[in-house]
Amino acid sequence: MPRMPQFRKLLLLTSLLAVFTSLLSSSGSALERQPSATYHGRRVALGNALHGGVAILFAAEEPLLDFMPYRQDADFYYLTGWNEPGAALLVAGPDVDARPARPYREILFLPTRNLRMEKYTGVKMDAATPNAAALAGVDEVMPMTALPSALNGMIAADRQVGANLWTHPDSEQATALLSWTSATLGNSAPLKARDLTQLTTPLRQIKDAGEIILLTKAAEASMDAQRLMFRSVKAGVTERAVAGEMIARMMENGCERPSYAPIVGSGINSTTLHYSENSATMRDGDLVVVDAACEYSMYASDITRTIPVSGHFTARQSEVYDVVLGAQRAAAAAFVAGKSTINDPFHKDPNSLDTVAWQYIHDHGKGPHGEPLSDYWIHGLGHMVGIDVHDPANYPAVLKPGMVFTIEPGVYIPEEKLGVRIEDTFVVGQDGKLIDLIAKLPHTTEHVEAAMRTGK
Ligand SMILES: [Mn+2]
Repeated sequence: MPRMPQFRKLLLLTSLLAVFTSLLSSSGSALERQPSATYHGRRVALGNALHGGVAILFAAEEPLLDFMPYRQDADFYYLTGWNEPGAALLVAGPDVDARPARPYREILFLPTRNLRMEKYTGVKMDAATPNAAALAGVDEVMPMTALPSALNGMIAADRQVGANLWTHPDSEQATALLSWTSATLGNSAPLKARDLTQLTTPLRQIKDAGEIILLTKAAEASMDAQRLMFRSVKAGVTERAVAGEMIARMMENGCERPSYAPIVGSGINSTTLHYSENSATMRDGDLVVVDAACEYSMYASDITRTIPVSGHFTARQSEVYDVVLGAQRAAAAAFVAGKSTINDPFHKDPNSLDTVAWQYIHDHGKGPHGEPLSDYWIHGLGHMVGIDVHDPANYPAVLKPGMVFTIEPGVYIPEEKLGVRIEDTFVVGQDGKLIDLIAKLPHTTEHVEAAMRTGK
C-alpha cells in the first residue's frame, strides 16, 4: 500500500472477531511471542539510548466500538510482547555519572483485576498474580496505581531525570501523568517529555532474526490469499466479495487481521491509491488493483498485484504493466546495501531507488497525450514494513541489513480507467543481498494470466 504523504493511521474495521487472550489460560497468548529475553534486550537498548533519562509508554486502550478488535500500541508491543490494554512501561536508563550511580531499571505496570469485567474479557493477570514478573518476562511488575509515585520518587531523588523524560507525544495518559507529577513536585514550570519515537524508530528499523521469521510468515499467508484472489476475480463478482474471501483465507492461515483495509479497485477505481470501498462489480476489459496482505502475530506484509478481470491483458494494459514491472525490477537490480535509499520525491538523488524506478517509467511508455508515463506516478516507491505496515523510519533511509521495505511503483491514468501497481516486500539479508519475500507470486503478464487459469 502506498504511504500517504502525511502519515495517517488507517482504522481497521475489517474483523468482527475480537481476539481475547489470556496469559493464565492453558492456550497462552494467541500471538506467537518472541522469547522474553528478546524483548528485554530491546528495553535495555532503549535504556542505553536514554542517557540516564526515563521513558514511559502506555498500552493501547480498549477499542470504543464493539466491532473493533484490540491492537496493541506498536512501540509497546515491540518492547514488551504484551498484548493487553491498561498497562504502562517505565524504562530508566543507567546513569554512571549520577551520585550514587543509577543502574538500569524497568517496571511493567498492570491494571488491577476487575472480576466483573473478566466475565466479558476473560481472566487477566495483575501485579498481585504469583510470579507476575516472570510470567510477563520483565524485571519488575507493579500495580498501575503505583506509577505516579514511582515516577515522582525517581525525579525527587535526581532532578536531572525530570529534564530527561521521554514518551509518546500524543498520549493523553502521559500528559495527565506529567501534569500530576509537576503539581506534586511543586515545579514552577510543568514537566515536559521528549518524543520517544525518536529513540524507538532507529531500533525498530533493524529487524532481528525472529522478526524476519514473523514477517516471512505474514508474507506466506498473504501470498496464499493473493493466489486465491487470482481465481476468484471474474466479471460479475463484486470487489467486496473478493476482499472478503481474501480476509477469510488470511485468518485460516493464522493471521489475526489484514495489515490494512484491503484495496480491490477495478476499472476507474484502480486509479485511486487507497480505494477501499470495494463496492463496484468487476467488468470484463477492466484491470483490478488488489493491494491486500495480512498481519501475523503483529507483523505486517504488504503486497499488490494488478490483474485483468477477463483473464487477458489488452495490448495497452500489457504495455503499461510491463513498464511498471520493469521499474520494480530496475529498482531491485540497482539496490546496494548501505548506499541505496527509498523515497526521493524530487528524483534527484542517484542513490535513491525511487529515482531509478522513476527514471525507468519516464524513459519507457507514454501517457494518453504523449507525455512521459512518469507523469502518472504520484506516490513514493516504498516504505518500511514491520509491526506497522507503514513502519516508522527516518526517510530517506539508507537501507541496511535487517531492514524490510516495499518496492511498489505504480502508474494511474484516470483518462484510460487504467491503474497498475506491483508491490513486493523485501528484506535486506545479513550479506547485504536483497531478498524478495513475495518472489513466489506471479509477476509477469504471462504468469498472471496462467495463475488466473490454473491457480498456480
Ligand atoms: Mn505499501
